[in-house]
Amino acid sequence: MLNIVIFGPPGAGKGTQSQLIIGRYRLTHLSTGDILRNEIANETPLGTEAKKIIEKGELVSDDIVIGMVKNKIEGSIDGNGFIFDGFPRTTEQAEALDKLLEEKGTAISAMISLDVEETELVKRLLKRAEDQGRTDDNIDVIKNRIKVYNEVTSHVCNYYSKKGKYSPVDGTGSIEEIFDRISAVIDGLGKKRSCCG
Ligand code: B4P
Repeated sequence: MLNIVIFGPPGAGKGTQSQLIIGRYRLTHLSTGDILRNEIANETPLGTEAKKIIEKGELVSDDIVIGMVKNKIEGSIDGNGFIFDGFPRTTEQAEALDKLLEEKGTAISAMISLDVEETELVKRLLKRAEDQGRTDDNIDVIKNRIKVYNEVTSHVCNYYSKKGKYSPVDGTGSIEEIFDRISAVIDGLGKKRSCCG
């Protein structure tokens, strides 16, 4: 199985690039942001709880998010693999993901981290606010999301770096240029796998 974590700060393009990765590599898309927004749209108890947290730009609790991911993995374990988009966002989530995959006899192949500067992130998210009207895309909440990323989520890089799975990619330029860089990383994994057996 090919299991990719697509990582980066809010607005780095995780969701955008995930769509292209799924198309080329036929992976199952697992976006915790999408699952949470779906719960909110359906006005479930989990959605009602998550809405308050997301609108402040904070992280939903590890227990809730890990439970959601577990359900999705159980339901889709027969495919080519997964693209984990927006998950893990804490070291605890990263540890839980490794455990869940190990139980299924598989593992993370690579963590691809999109590097984008803060001014560009803010610009992209304010543009998305105009286009899509997401309630967490306003300047105060964006600033807090970036702060939470820097203080908590960015440490997840160290977790994968220690395991030799961290692949930083320049997340600026056109969507196609960035996708070419990501594809080069993923195709490189395939070569490593086939030449090592
Ligand atoms: P997410 O849905 O993961 O949202 P995101 O980080 O804002 O977006 P992403 O990086 O995918 O950006 P996109 O491609 O859309 O999370 C939302 C919230 O849910 C979190 O703040 C948190 O509260 C909660 N949550 C989710 N997962 C969680 C977890 N694991 N634990 C706890 N809480 C969790 O790109 C952004 C914009 O840029 C788009 O409009 C796009 O068109 C544009 N864009 C993309 N690439 C571009 C490029 N190359 N050039 C110019 N614009 C570009």
